[in-house]
Amino acid sequence: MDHDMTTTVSDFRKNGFVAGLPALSAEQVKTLRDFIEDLEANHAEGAGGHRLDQFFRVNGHVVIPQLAEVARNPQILDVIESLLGPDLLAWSVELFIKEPGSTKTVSWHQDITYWGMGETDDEVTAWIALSDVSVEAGCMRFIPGSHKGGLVEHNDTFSEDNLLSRGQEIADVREAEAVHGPLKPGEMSLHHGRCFHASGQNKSADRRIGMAIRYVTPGVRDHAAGHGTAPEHDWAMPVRGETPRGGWDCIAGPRGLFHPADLALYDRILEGQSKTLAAGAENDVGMYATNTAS
Ligand SMILES: O=C(O)CCC(=O)C(=O)O
Repeated sequence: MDHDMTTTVSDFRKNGFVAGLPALSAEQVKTLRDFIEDLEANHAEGAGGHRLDQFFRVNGHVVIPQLAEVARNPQILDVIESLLGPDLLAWSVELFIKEPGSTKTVSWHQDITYWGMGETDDEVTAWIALSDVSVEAGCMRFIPGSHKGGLVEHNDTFSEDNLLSRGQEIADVREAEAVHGPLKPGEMSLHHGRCFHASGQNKSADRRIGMAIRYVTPGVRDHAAGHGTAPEHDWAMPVRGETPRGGWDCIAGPRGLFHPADLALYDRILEGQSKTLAAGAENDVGMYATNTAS
């Protein structure tokens, strides 16, 4: 492991997050952003009965080849491998978009609270900036070391302005300890599934666009089964190392943009994962609420 990678790993283990790592070139960012904005301009109605927002909000890698391709990017995978080991799966790919002047925020939360993965250490998010994600633009904030405890209680707010599915929020956060993770276009941050994180409004002049890729190891389901939280079925796309032998329904990747067979698979996954996400909620949990706002 080279020096930089060693520092990344030790910072991540200590704090539960790292920001400012290189992920995509300027050209890759431009191609991806242009592609996303072209979809928004020409395919907002989506496909298979879902609006485009839905695919941006969760599991975009199932039906949009360009999103699956980013999840397989070797530079990103090298860093994830140094944290999670050689066998890696992409569990979800999502876009978090805040328009300039939008009132959308993300409340303090721990990602894996409702994902049926127990309290695992084997889930890490790579969050890649496709615009200048400055403090002004509403970058993420993290509480260093918060991943070292277990999962804490979250209250569902179902707030309209919250990009999270249940508007879930942790009541007791020591905000004064929060650290901003601003990112230049093409940089990424990594955060642990139990790290407390949140983000504010986009007060910049540009859109704030981020792509979150949720990586797990094949063993995530086994740990969760031990805690009684693993759902009956779960789906993921193997991206490096050995294909898992049991417990997972493996996704090969999209056959083309909005291919009918992939749209049918998308619906099966949505139905299965919605049950896990909604467990214990008092309101309906849309899988998921829309993630864009003007
Ligand atoms: O984009 C944001 O501000 C929040 C993203 C987030 O909560 C996540 O990727 O887990």
